[in-house]
Amino acid sequence: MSRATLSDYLSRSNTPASLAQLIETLAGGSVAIREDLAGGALNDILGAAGAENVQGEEQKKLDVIANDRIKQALGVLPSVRGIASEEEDEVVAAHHDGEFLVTFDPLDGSSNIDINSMVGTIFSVLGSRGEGAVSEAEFLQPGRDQIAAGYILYGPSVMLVLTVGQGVVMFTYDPQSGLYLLTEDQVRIAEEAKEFAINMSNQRHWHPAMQRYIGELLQGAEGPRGKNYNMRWVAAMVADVHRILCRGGLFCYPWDARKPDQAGKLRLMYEANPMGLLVEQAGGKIWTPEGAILDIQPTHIHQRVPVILGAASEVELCIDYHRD
Ligand code: AFP
Repeated sequence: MSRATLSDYLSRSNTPASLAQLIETLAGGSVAIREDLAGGALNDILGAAGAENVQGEEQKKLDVIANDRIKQALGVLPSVRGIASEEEDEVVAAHHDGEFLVTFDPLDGSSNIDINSMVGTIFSVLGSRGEGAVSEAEFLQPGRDQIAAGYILYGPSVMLVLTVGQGVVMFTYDPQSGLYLLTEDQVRIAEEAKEFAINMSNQRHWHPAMQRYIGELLQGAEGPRGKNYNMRWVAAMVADVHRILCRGGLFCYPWDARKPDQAGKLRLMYEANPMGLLVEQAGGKIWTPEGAILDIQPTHIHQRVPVILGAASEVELCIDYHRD
């Protein structure tokens, strides 16, 4: 059976040539990162890089390698005006005349690298509004304005999951041809949730509404929800969201009382927003207790946000508990 390639899909969906080139460039970067990952310790990619990123998190060697690969690949595209990355303190200028701004988390789930477990790359594409030197202010657009978003999941197979605003599609990397081939068209999140993903070790620090909501899921068939739920936590948002796109459920990274002034752990502009566009394009929802994540006006490229995403009805219920 002959499958559509990523290029076939981009031309079939009338994606403008410059955007198609950008997405293909990200796909090319992911193939190089896949090679780095495949060799593991043999490629000397495990362990710490010996520095911290702007958020005070220890950088792993592969965080730095993946960031450099994507930054260099995007940097040669005349359509790219600037980039913002989890691993860069400030926005990085590319081409003055470029029409796109790209935000990305080069290596999501870095704590999984050293245990040979799943990691990913997340990206978001915004339109450029500026002239002259690129500024952080240009990047501060609500998630709803994203032109395209997606992620690459480096698992037993490597997958590229993409939206250009026409639903969500999944491609699987074919090592024989070196191409991403379309393996899932029209991805939809199952309406009924049977699984949830949350770091339970933080339970005692959550808002009481979140404690009550998850507490009731844990009571299973004997509790108010009247059914048993399964729990999964990969510690890489890419892998947890991928599971939700494939078989439904809910993912939460809530506010935590230990850092009351820090709005959650996940980053708005290169984690929550791109995942949010994918989830909404697949029929799901992404909210914080304060409102829809895609409507948030960002104030900073490294801004954090509490995240509740997945099956629309389950997200609404969780938000209702917070309203109570
Ligand atoms: P990195 O992007 O720094 O690798 O962090 C991964 C992440 O932001 C997200 O992908 C996971 O869902 C979450 O952190 C895992 O957090 P815990 O350490 O609480 O499991």
